[in-house]
Amino acid sequence: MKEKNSRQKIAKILILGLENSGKTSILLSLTRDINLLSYCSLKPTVGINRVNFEDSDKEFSIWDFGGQEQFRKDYLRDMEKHLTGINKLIYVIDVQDKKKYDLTLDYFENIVGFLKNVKIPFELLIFLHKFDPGLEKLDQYSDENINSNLINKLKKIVPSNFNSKIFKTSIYTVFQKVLIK
Ligand SMILES: Nc1nc2c(ncn2[C@@H]2O[C@H](COP(=O)(O)OP(=O)(O)O)[C@@H](O)[C@H]2O)c(=O)[nH]1
Ligand SMILES: [Mg+2]
Repeated sequence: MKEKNSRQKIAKILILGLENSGKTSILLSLTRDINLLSYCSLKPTVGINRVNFEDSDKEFSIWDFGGQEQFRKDYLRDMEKHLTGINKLIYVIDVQDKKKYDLTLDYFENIVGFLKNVKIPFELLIFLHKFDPGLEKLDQYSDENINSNLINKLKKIVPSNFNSKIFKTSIYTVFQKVLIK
């Protein structure tokens, strides 16, 4: 199919990560002006939640993958299909859930395995999420500890030719919508 002009191009963005890492909250932050209190009533996402939205001159299609264990296997099986035509993949890690660091790094490594076969240019954004204001003052979340426990391990997994960036994010700071554009 031919595009009439660039205005009509829809950016496809996938949000992946373990359950409870904050994917749906991030999606809401990106797509709506929403009161923080409404995040409290979020229910776990079942399956894939797809949202289309328009912002100034761009249109986005954002796919939020539930993340529960039984679905993660399905996603990986169909990952090639899901990755067709992607522009960005956002991988979300709950920095406050240290017990799940190994599990999330494992899932991430699996996804990167599929990303290696994607032929079109895309951006990989890694969100070290729930990095709430003040967290950096605690020793366990100091730059040094976050580097050795997460960032260095993530960098080992991501091939050097990937266009990737790592961010510390939180819904308790004004979410930088600019990150996804
Ligand atoms: N402290 C903190 N909690 C968050 C943040 N983002 C999301 N949450 C909470 O984490 C829980 C899971 O969020 P949700 O978006 O449903 O995660 P998902 O399962 O990955 O979609 C909810 O109770 C959210 O309110 C954040 O930046 N900081
Ligand atoms: Mg969700």
